[in-house]
Order: sequence, then C-alpha cells, then structure tokens
Amino acid sequence: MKIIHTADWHLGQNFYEYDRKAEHACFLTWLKKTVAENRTDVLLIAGDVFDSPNPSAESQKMYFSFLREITNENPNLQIVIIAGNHDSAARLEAPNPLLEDMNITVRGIIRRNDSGEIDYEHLIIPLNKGGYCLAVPYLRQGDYPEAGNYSQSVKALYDKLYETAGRKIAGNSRDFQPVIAMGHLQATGSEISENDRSERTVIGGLECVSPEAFSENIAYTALGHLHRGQRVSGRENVRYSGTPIPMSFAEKNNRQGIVLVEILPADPVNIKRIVFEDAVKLICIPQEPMPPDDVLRIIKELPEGEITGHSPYLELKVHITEPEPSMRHRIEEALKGKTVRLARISAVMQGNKKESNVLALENLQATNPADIAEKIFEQQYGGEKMPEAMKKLLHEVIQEVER
Ligand SMILES: [Mn+2]
Repeated sequence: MKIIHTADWHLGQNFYEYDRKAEHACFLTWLKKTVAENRTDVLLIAGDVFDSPNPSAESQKMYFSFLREITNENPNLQIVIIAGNHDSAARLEAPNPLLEDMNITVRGIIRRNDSGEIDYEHLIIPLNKGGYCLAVPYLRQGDYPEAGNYSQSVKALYDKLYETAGRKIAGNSRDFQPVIAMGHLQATGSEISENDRSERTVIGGLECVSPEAFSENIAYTALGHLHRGQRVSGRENVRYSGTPIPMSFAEKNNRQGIVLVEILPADPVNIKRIVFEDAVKLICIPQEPMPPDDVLRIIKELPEGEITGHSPYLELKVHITEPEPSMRHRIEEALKGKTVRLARISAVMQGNKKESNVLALENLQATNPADIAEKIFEQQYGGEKMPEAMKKLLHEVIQEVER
C-alpha cells in the first residue's frame, strides 16, 4: 500500500501583500503528477487545507478542482483529509455527501452520541486496500476524553481508537490490515521553525502531545501543524510532512515537500521524502544587516527580469542609525526591473543586535494599537519617541478602522 502524506497547504494565504495562487496551483499540479507516478493508493492531507476558516471562493474552487482532477486521473485513489486549527471543522466537512462518492473522507468535528460519548467509530476510516486510518482532526477543548492533562487525554483518545480498530481487525479475515493514524497537533520532541510566529502563537506552552500517544503498532502516523518536515522523537514512522510552500522567511531553509510511505505485509515501512523543487525561493539579504547604501549596492546585483507569480520573495536587512522615512522609496526605486518581490524590510537600529518584538498574546489583546505602534517605533529607532504628527495620523487611522 502506497501512501502520500501532505499537510499545511494554507490555500488562500497571502505572503505579505502577495497572493500565492500561482504557487499553490504549481504545487497541486506537481502533487497530481507525483501521486500518479507513484501509483499511490491513499492520499492523506493532515490539516490546514485552507489558511482561513472562511476561505475565499477562489481558494475553495482550487481545492475542489484539485480533488475532482486527481480522482478522475486516479480512479482507485482514496483520500483522507482532516481539519487543522486554521480550517473550519464544520465547513471542511460540509461537502462530505458529495465527496464520499469520490472515495474522499473528511473529518473535522469530533461527534458525540446521545449519551455524550465520543463517537470513535466515526474517526476510524476503513482503507480500500485493507486496514484502517485513525483520522483525528485538530482537537479543541472538550474534543477529547478527560484523562488527566492534555497530553494524557489525547493519548487516551488515540489508544481508544487503536483498540477499537484492533477489534475490527480481529473480526476480519483479511491478512493485510495496517493501522495508520493522522493528527493535527504539536508533538513534544519536534522542532519548530526558528522565530515562527504563525506556529508559536498557536502552539502555546502546554498543548504538546507526547509521541507515546501513537502506539508502536501503528504502521505510520501522518501529522500536520508544524511547517518543517521532520520525524518526531527519532521515530521514523511518526512524521510531519511539513508545508509544501514556505509560510514565512523563518522557513526559508526548510526543504518543502511530501512524504511517500510504502507499507508492505511483514516488512518494515519504506519512507521517502520527495522535495517539491519548484517552490518559490525566499531571498534574505544581506546575511547580516548593513547600512542602506550598502543594501542598495547589493540590490544592483539581483537578476533583472519580469516579475511573475514565481519570482522569489525578498527580505532586506538594513542597519540604520536614525529614522529613514525615504528608505522604502529608495529601495523600491532600486528594485525596479529586478525579478524579485519585495516582501519585508527589516530595519535594525545600530546597537540593537536583534529585533525584539516579543509580546505575550494576552497582553497584546489588552493593548491599545497606538501604544504598540509607539513602542515599536521606540524599539526601531533606539528609544526615540514617535513624532506628534505621526501620532496624530495614526490616531485618525485607528479611529477610521474601529468605526
Ligand atoms: Mn496548524
């Protein structure tokens, strides 16, 4: 049985001001080709299909076109999809009546029966080739049995699922019946991308699942949520596929792709990562922040050409000694004709080794945006206060937005 494991597509994501349609389309085309070339039996999509719980019509069309095309091209392909924390569990499940006829199963909601018990059966998907997939979507509070802390409760959920699947297997005469598991969660013993805000804010400190939640007898565990493809706690067959396209500059060194898993009767599982080579490149220059004039000089060396949906994204690191209101304009002028898309200018004040923009989520929610802006201004410009005129403008903007 051949499985392809992917996750964290984040369809509809914007990278700074750029939409990523071209990149997602390119990935989905590549995925269709890869699924067909490898004569895949099962495609697992481990959550965060969409970037937003309320995806645009365009993103939904891209998703449904993909499902239609891939099932047309591979009539025997089975697809199992779980919702991630970015997806709306209910919305992702809504097309199930149509998708089920196409051999596609989506699980987003943890159902309960009339007596309040979790409907475990609903999360155990029979595989056409034999065996079962434990399809566990992102778990929200109340979605798991009470069994101590979060990690213990999630383990109890997977244990119960594994046990229930085991009973089904015992009552069955087929000899090839592997159990595979899916989840959208953070496992302890995994690395997150350095500085990754999108992951870190979601993860928090407590909500980590011990890899022991996944029984050694599970042939393969397909995880989503962390954007870097990796094994968990050294276990070869408990993995994050990672995101196919980088979601932030912090992910620039990740090798994006998917995981191809082959499960053979009585043999160890064969696991191979396949890199998605056409991912748009992220360029961060210079390596260490430099004064504006040096950065402008380095920009001159960038390749000339047209800007397309496949041009690299650019992050510039500039060292400044005083506020430089015209810097962005000068940089944009210098970039004319270059085949890069400017995403971010990171301005660092002389003396400040690292940008410090750490603010706990609770504090952030309770803080006035004007205060945050003033604080950031001071940090960026070495303690200098925001000019009154700028404060006034900012105030007007905030009022406009909040009205
Ligand atoms: Mn996620």
